[in-house]
Amino acid sequence: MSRTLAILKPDCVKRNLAGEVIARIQKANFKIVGLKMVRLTKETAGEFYAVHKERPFYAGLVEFMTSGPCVPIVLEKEDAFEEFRKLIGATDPKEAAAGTIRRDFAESKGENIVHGSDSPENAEREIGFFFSERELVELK
Ligand code: IDP
Ligand code: MG
Repeated sequence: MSRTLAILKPDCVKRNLAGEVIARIQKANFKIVGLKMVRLTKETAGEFYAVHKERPFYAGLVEFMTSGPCVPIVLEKEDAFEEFRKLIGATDPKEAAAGTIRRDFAESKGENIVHGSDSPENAEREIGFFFSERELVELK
C-alpha cells in the first residue's frame, strides 16, 4: 500500500463538484486516510508550487490556488501516485484521456480541478505539507 496527495482545487470546490469527484476517486478503489478544507495564502500556495517558480504560469497558478478553499486528501492504494495520475489524466483537459477526471470536469489547463503528486518522494513531502501523522487514520 502506498499514499499520494490529492487536492480538490478551488474550481472544484466553487463549482460544487467536490462530492462527485470524491465519488469517482472512491469508485476507483482509493481509500481516504486524511481530508480537510483549507484556504491557501500567497505564501503557502507559493511554497507548495515552488518548483514552478520560474514558469510563466506561476503567478496565475498562485492566484488561482488562493481564490477559494481547497480540499487536500490523502489517498491509499497500491501504486497510489501512478494510479491517481491515471485517474485524473493529463494537465490539459483537452489532452486528457476519455473517462479521466480532468477530461470530464476541467475547464482549462490552469483550472484543472485536481492535483495529484507525481512521485513517491513528492507524495510524502506534499502529504507532510498539509497533514501531521496524527491526522491520518489507520484503516485496519
Ligand atoms: P500537473 O498538475 O499535471 O502535475 P504541472 O506541470 O505540475 O501539472 O503544473 C502544476 C499546475 O500548474 C497544473 O496542474 C496547472 O494548474 C498549472 N499549469 C501547468 N501548466 C500550465 C499552463 O501552461 N498554463 C496554465 N496553468 C498551468
Ligand atoms: Mg505536477
